[in-house]
Amino acid sequence: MVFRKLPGVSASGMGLRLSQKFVFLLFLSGLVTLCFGALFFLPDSVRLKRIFLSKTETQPVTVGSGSENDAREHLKRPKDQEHPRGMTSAKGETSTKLKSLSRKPPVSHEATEERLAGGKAQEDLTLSRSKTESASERATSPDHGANSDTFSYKKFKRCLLKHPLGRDNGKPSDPKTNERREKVKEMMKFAWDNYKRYAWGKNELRPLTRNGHIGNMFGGLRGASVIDSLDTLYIMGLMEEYNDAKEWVQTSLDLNSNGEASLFEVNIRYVGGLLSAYYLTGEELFKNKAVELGEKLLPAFNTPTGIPRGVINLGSGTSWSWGWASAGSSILAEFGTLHLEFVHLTELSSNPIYTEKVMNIRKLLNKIEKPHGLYPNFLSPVSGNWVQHHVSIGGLGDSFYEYLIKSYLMSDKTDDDAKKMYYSALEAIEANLVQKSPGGLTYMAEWRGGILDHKMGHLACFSGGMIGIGADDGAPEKRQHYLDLAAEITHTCHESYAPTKLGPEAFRFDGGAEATATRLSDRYYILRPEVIESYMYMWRLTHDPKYREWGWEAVEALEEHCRVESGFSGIRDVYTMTVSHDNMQQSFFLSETLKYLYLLFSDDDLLPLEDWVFNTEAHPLPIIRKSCLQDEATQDKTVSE
Ligand code: DMJ
Repeated sequence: MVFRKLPGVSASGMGLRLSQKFVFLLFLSGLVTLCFGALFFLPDSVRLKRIFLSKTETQPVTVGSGSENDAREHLKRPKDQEHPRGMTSAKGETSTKLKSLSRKPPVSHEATEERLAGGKAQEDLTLSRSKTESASERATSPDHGANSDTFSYKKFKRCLLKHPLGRDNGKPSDPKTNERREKVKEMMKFAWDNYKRYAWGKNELRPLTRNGHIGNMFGGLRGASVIDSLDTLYIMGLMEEYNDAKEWVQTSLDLNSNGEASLFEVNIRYVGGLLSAYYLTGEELFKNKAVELGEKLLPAFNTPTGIPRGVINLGSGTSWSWGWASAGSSILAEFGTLHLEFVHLTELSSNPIYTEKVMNIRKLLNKIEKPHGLYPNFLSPVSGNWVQHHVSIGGLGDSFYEYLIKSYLMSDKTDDDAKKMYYSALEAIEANLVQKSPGGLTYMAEWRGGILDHKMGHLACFSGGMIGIGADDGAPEKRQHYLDLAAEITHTCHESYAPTKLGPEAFRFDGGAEATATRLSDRYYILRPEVIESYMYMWRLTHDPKYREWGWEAVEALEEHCRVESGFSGIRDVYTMTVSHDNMQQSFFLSETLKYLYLLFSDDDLLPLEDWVFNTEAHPLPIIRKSCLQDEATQDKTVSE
C-alpha cells in the first residue's frame, strides 16, 4: 500500500496520526469482541442473546410426492451396505462439525435434489456442544430437585395418582389368575437365567447354540436384553435378578461405542428402558445414562428439515439413511417414534433441546399435505416431501400413530395437536384402510397409492390396543364405535393365531384367505408381543374374561412350541406342529411379551393407566402432570424460604 503526502502535514505527523487511529481501531474492535463474547454468558431467556445467537437450522416444508418404490421390511438392513468413510471422532472437542448424508446416493430426481441441498445443508450442521454438555451436567447434579428447573424425583412421586406397583404388587385375588401370573413370572425367570448364563452382556440369547448375539442394530452398544428387562424384573419382584441387571448397567454399560445404530431401536429399547427403570426405582444411575445416551442421538436431527435420518454413528455423530429406504428417505415409524422418550429427556435434564427436536418433526408433519389424510411411510429429510405413497399401520408406519395418542395421554391430555393429529389420522385410516373380510373379520389393509393390499402384519395387531386406549377421548358419538373397532381388530388378530396358537408375521384376506399367511415366508413367529399387547389393553378397558383366556392360550403355546432347554426361541412356521426354531430369544420378548402377559393376569393397579403410558417397547413412562409439578415446586420453595 502507498501513502501519499497530504498538504500541510509532515511525514512524521501523518505517521503519528495513523498509529493513533490504528490504536483506536484496535481498542474499538477489542470492545466489540468483548461485548459479543459476553452474550454467551447471558441466560438463554435474554432477548438480546436470542437475536444475536439464533439457531441456523433451515426447515423448509414443501409438499409433493415422489415415485412409487419397493420398501424392504422395516428395520432389516441389507448386509451389503458400505460403511461411511472419512469420519473422525469428535470426542473431546468443544464444538463438533457434524455430517448427515445418505449412504448410497440414489439415482432419482429426488437424489439430485438431495445432493444439491445436502451441500448447503452441511454448513448448518454445527451442534452446540456447550448446550448438550450442560444437559448431562444438570442431570448428574447431586442437588437435583434443589430448584424448580431441576427434576425432583420426590415431587414426581407425589404427583402420581396411585402407587406404581399397586396395593399388593397387582396380585389378583382370584387364585387361578394368580397361578397364571406366577407361571408368566417363572417364564421370565427362565428366559433371564438362560440369558445370564449363556449370553450375559450380549444383546440377545441364542437358546439352541447357547451363546450370545450382538447384531448390528445398536451401534456397538451391548446388553439390550439387560436394559429391556430392568422394568419387567422390577415389577415382577425378581429383585435378585433386577439387582444383577442394575449392577451390569453400573459397571459394564459402555455408551462410548463407535458403531452404526438405528436411532429408533436405541431410543425405544435403551433410552426407553433406562427412563422407565429410573422412574420406577429413583436410581440416578438410570437417569444419567438415559440423558448421556440421548445426547448422542441428537446429531441425527441435523438435516435441512430437522427430520432425523435412520442410522447414526454414536461415536462420530455422522448419520445417514437406510440403504433400503427409497431416495434417502426417513421412515415414518422411526422418526415418529421418539416423542415420548425425548419429552422425558427434557423433563429430566431441564434441557429443552429434546422436546424442540420432536416438536419440529410434529410441526412438519402437521403442515405437510397428506394424500387422503393419510401419512405415507417414507419422507425425505432434505425436502420434507413424501417420497412415495405407501401407507401401513404395520411395519414402517405403526408406532407413529401409537405415539400420537400416547403423547396426548402422557401430556395429561394437554397436547391438543397430538390429539387432533391422532383422531384425524384415525378417520383417514377408517375411510381408506379398514376393511371387512368375506368371513366378517375386520382388518387394516395396506395402501399403495390408492390400491389396497389385503394383508395385515403381526405388527399391525398393536392397533387393537391403541384404538382402545384412545376411545374415551374421541368425539362422544364415536367412543363406543372406537371401542368396538378395537375389539374387532383384536378378535381378527386372535383368529390369525392358529393352529399352533401362535401367529404368523403377516396374514391375508384375499384369494379365499381369512387371516392366514399364504406365503411360506410369512409364516414365522419371532416371539412378538403385539397381539398380546392388545389383549392386555382390552382386558383393562372391558374386563371381558375372553382376553385373559386368549392370553393363557398364548402362554401355553409359547411353552409348548417356543420353550427349549435353554430359553425361548422363535419358530419358522406357525402352521406346523413339529416346529423348527430360529435360535433367537428377542429382547422384546422380555420387555414386552412377558410384561404384557404379566399385566394381563395382574390387577389394574399395577402400573395403572391413569399414571403411565407404555412406550412402543412396553417401557412404562409416567404421565407428566405439569400443573402438579409446578405447584409442588412452589410448595418446596416456600418451605425452604
Ligand atoms: C418391538 O421392538 C417394538 O414393539 C416395535 O415397535 C416393533 N417391533 C418390536 C416387537 O415386535
